[in-house]
Amino acid sequence: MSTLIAKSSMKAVIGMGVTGLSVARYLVKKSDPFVLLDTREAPDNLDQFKREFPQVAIELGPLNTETLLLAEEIIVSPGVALAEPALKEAVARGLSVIGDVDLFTRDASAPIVAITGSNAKSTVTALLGEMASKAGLVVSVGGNIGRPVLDLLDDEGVQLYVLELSSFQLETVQQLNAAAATVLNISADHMDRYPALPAYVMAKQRIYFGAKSIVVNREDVLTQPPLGAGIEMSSFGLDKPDRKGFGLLECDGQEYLAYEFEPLMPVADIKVPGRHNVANALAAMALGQAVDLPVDSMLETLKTFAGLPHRCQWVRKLDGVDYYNDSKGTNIGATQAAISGLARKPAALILIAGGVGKGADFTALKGEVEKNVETLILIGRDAPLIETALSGSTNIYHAASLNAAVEQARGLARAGDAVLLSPACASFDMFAGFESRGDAFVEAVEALSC
Ligand code: UMA
Ligand code: ADP
Repeated sequence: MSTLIAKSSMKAVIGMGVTGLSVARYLVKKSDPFVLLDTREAPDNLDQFKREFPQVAIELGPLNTETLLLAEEIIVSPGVALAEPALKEAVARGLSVIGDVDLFTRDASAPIVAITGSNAKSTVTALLGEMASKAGLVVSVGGNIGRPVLDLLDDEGVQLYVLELSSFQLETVQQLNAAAATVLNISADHMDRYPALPAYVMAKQRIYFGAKSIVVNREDVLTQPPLGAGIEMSSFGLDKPDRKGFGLLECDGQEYLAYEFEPLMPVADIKVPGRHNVANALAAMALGQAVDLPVDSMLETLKTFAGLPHRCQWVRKLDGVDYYNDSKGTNIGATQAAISGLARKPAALILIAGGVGKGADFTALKGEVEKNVETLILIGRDAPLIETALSGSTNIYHAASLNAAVEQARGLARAGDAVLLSPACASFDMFAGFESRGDAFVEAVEALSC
């Protein structure tokens, strides 16, 4: 058991969520003394931490600069912004402020594939994990997708780590040294944490630091490093592939996934639906190629991978109307992709959106809504903000709850239409997270009587 003994070797762990827990367990294994801090007075997991680390000091409430300045190293959870004044001061005084990913890279002994982007991270991470498994590798998948990276170090015989990393996790990263790394796409997200888009892009691009091979999106210049010379690089995109590129080719009247000039598999054989998932399949193939996965097992995986729940997940057909749960559509870029992927003119698309807008400028959604959404039903805290931004682009209604929105959508939909929950917002005003929001939607849809 670790105790707070020697000031000079003490570490400060900030954030008592799943990351803080994994860091604390890691430090206990290393016999490193530490103190736990959380800026909230009553973090949810407080009792668990007290039980598991009874001799470790816990400080709650506003960060205490004095405690931080005594620490040898400060380990912050991703949800804690480096802009916290006490952290800024610690950095200014030369203290090392790192995250769980930095600790992980010190100990990881298998190659790492690192995946970030504004959208599609979890899908590509899970897909690549399955591709590696199918190829017979012992693969460990984690990071922002849910399992903290330090927990992966407990897995035995790992031959490949596949990590989903958020911009929050990447902010502290100095040298990830990934075998392959990608920024899948960039659209504005978390604008309540960053002063402007460039700061968010710079955080994302830290994923390339020390990478052996990088994969960029040909159609999104913000995924490409400003100084790429000398780095082994491949690309993906929904256009014709170029050198070292994965893309699409027409062949015998059919569209094929292709590498350079070589057609690999008809697009129609990909199981997971939606145009955006074709891009995701190509990205996963490029990453897999960078770590030498056999092409055949990657293609076989694409034929069986059904996608993850809450991502354009088909729920039910009722009275000829399809209901889709895209609760993971938590920013404008994701919702744009879901709308254009599911639009079915001349039938109508009824969109349920709203929640916590994270400082986004919702006028960016106007074009897509005008083009493809016949009715928009708004829920949640930032509904008035979204209504102002989208006014005039479609028919807008309000609902007091997700259940009420589903009822309203049912009343408006005709056979052939689709009802899509893709909120373009975080869920914390009404739900514990995107999963519970999606589960509530599925429940409400399943409860609709025939
Ligand atoms: N806390 C503070 N001060 C703050 C913010 C948080 O003290 O200003 C404390 C909270 O009181 C709580 C703890 O920190 O006790 C929570 O830490 P955290 O917010 O870093 O969350 P974790 O539970 O450690 O989960 C994190 C990721 N959460 C965030 O980045 C917000 C999880 O991603 C990730 O799955 C997990 O680590 C494992 O790596 C979630 C997420 O929402 C799914 N990510 C964002 C996204 O996908 O858009 C980036
Ligand atoms: P992330 O982990 O980055 O949030 P997910 O794989 O969980 O990504 O997908 C989140 C949402 O992003 C999906 O519900 C879908 O609406 C959207 N999405 C999926 N793939 C793409 C893509 N290639 N481009 C844009 N949006 C996408």
